[in-house]
Amino acid sequence: MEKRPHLDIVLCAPRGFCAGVDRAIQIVELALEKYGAPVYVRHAIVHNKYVVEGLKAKGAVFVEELDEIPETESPVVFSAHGVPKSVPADARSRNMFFLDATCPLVSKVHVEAQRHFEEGHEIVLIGHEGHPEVVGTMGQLPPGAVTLIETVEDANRFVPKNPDTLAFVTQTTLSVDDTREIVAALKARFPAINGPHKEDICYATTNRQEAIKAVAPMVEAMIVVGSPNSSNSQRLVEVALRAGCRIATLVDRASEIDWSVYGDIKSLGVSAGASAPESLVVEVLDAFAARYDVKVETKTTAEERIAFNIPKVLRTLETASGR
Ligand code: 0CM
Ligand code: SF4
Repeated sequence: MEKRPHLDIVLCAPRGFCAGVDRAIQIVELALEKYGAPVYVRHAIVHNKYVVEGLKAKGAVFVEELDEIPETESPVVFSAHGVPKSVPADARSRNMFFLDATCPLVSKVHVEAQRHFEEGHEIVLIGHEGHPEVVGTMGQLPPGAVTLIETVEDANRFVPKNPDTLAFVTQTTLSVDDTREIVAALKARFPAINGPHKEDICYATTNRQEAIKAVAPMVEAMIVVGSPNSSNSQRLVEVALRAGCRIATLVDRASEIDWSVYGDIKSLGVSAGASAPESLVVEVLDAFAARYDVKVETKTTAEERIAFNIPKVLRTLETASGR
């Protein structure tokens, strides 16, 4: 048998599931257990194809908007990314039984935006247009109350109604480095701007970017496990490239790996976005182990011990109260 080439694999830690994703998936799974199929889910519960397919197989039905759901007693779950205020309002008016899987760290940003608004601030949201979290955060306030800024150029062009009453909030899954620059541009122009200490990027996004930064300069290529619609996973690929790694690719799972890219590399870094299950990381490691003589070590840059409570109604399997 031909001798397999040696490959040093460095696994980034932390990687993969965060507390908000874990909670959101549990909400759908527990709702299926407690109430039976179907459980409707508004938007991909988290941005991972494999997770969505797995839940579909168990009886979850995914929709983009509530009006796609027939009149039903079945639960309706809102995705981890959060929803505009109009969504729970609409669900209530249609007498739907809904469970909100919005990550508590996204809800925190909603509360911040609301507070700024009540204090009379004009609000800037740093984020990516069209992303469901951005749609949800903007939708906490009346139309026109929040201006979206995506880049330093946007920050430099922005004309506020009153520069003295500004405040900013951010999407939770942005690039830490890009966001720092955008915040700096805003602060340079509007020194009185209100906002969080740094930004609203969550611990999971920050830690996964830090881990990639530590590993990317040590390896010839990086693989990030995650789906293309996952903002935080896409950011990990960018961070790897910027940290000096020549090859960095996002793959949903092992079957997507383009082997022609790796050839005779001697070292590889592996990470996973916050919505990517560890089983898919293992699948990728196994695929490399089938082609290379691999040695795997883990580079740990932070410990994570955060867990979020699931809604009370799902903590018991009793349905005595009807729901
Ligand atoms: O926001 P993003 O596109 O990264 O979502 P995701 O489902 O991949 O990751 C978890 C979250 C949130 C909010
Ligand atoms: Fe919450 Fe951050 Fe995970 Fe998004 S990536 S679900 S904000 S912990």
